Amino acid sequence: MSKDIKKIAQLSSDEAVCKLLENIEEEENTVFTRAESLKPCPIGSGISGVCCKNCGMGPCRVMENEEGLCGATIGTISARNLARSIAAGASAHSDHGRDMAHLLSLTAEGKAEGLKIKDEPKLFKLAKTLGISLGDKSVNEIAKETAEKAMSLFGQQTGEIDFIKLAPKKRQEIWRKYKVVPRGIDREIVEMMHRTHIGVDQEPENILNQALRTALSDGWGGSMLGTEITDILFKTPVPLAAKANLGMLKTDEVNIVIHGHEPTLSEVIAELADDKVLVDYAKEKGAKGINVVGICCTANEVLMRQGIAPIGNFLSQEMAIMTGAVELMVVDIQCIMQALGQLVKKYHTKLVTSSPKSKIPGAIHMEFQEVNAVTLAKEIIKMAIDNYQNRKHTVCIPDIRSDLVAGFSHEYIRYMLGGRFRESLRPLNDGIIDGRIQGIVAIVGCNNARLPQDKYNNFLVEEFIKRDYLIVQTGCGAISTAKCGIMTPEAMEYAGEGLRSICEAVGIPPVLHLGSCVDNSRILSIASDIVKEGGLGEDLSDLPAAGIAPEWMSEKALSIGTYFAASGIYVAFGGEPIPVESSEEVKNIMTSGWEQKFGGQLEYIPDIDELLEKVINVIQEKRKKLKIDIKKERVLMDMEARRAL
Ligand code: SF4
Ligand code: MSK
Repeated sequence: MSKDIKKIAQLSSDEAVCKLLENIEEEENTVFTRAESLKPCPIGSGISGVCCKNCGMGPCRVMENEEGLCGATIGTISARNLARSIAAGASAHSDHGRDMAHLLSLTAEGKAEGLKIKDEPKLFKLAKTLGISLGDKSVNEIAKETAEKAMSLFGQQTGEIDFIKLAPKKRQEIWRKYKVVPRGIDREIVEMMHRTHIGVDQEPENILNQALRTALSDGWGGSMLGTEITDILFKTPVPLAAKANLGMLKTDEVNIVIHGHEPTLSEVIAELADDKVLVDYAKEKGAKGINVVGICCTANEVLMRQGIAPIGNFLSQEMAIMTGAVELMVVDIQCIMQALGQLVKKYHTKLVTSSPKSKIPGAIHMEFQEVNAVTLAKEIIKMAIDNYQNRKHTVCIPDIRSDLVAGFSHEYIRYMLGGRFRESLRPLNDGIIDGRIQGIVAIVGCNNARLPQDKYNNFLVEEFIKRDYLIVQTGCGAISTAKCGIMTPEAMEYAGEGLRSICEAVGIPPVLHLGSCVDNSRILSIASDIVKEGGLGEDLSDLPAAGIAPEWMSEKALSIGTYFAASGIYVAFGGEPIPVESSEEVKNIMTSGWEQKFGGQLEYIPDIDELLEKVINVIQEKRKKLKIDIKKERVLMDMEARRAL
């Protein structure tokens, strides 16, 4: 069958995905073909008018100067639609954080099979942040108390969630002044849903204030807890080398793909891949070994700690199965396409759902409970091994893979810059002040089937590093950069002279992989520490930094973008519009309105060149305000000068 190679090349910038689509025998029904036949609704997406279905008198399709049956305006409906998406995104991250707290509690009681606390210093630090005294308590007692306090933050009704106090003082005051400090994590999400019910909050600015508070309860609440506790249980990441892309599947081994967002079961599966009994069993069945690889953020979690290969991001999940080489894909929560359930019917791949929260028609459900991680992981691996001999398609693994370095936790960045005994961010701040680093740009978020996979992400990464901007990444954006080979120290050759000099001195890539979607909270921690280090203003809004979600698609991305904006950071969304495009009123609130109150904003810029230029301008404006816009000559100090300093 002859394939339209040019058309395939427009679907993805990932060479492996294109190769696979060119080479597979049968044309499959994939997200790419569905994107061609099913176009987005311009009203539902908020480009030309808005759609409200918040009550049984609707859905109301409301265009400019029109109103819904209840009188709701285009501004109110836009704000409500965005706010509900933010609540959904925040709930996803936070529910993940809650599960991690529950797991910590069971681990402390010795009830979580195969798990123990791996990072005690981080546990002690979190305990102190949450106001727990260490005294002469045992590690498990501290862990139990910490877990209980963490879980109580979800149901807390009044006061302030503890992590707020990790932000610079000035930022905390701004949040208090505008009454957006989260009282409790669940509380803000529930109130957001209540306020967007018919006949409650109808003033766009007021609705969006609660949206900010809800998003903050994610970034400085649920997500931060998720990251901290995952580090405590599975260790805080340190840099490690790995490889990315579909070429990491193996023709002659049992391939198991982990996919979704939760780390627990996947960490255990990855650890057991070397288990002698299981490897011998795989050999008995004719395979040379067991190969565990990942997709989306479960991959990022296990990459950060065990160096597992991320073989793809969101749009690659069907591709993995279409290689014909995947014996089993185990999925947990979030970003898992329902289409996988149909696709596996044509292949030998077994699709396993492991979370009680997520079942998929066509999948085998093998439920993970904290008490059965090792037993279940062994069962799943055995099922994959037994399936090795059932391969029925010609295996088609694109021979494409690239090197990467990941594992940049907030703690490691401090250590790598300052050394073991005086860890500090000073060299980073100095690099920004003297202009070798022009600013820090977080490029995060998803793939979106309406855009060529990875294209905007990779374009921005390349453009920013050559202009001396340090890039930090999480989620599918990070996997995208890893796949295109720019996540290695050698990639400093693509960086500008200033950034290159820092990368050379410290031995880091110009793009730092910080982890999964919940790990965007690491960016908040680093940014707060940069402010505390001194020389770059008093607040997060003073920093020459910005956030971009160039290929966003999930509601979690909207929550992330909003908590960055509420934290004082300029945020640009690219690709597909955010659901407020037809309301000038709402767009103004989210740009000039939020800028005035919070020093940050969130806007959608469809043109990628314009987006690049805007972000550069915003960062350069910040440099001007800090009076560091004029490049200073580097002064090499002798010993005497250093002593004086
Ligand atoms: Fe229509 Fe108002 Fe009901 Fe929305 S809440 S569906 S605008 S009547
Ligand atoms: S997985 S939320 S597609 S980044 Fe975290 Fe990727 Fe976006 Fe899901």
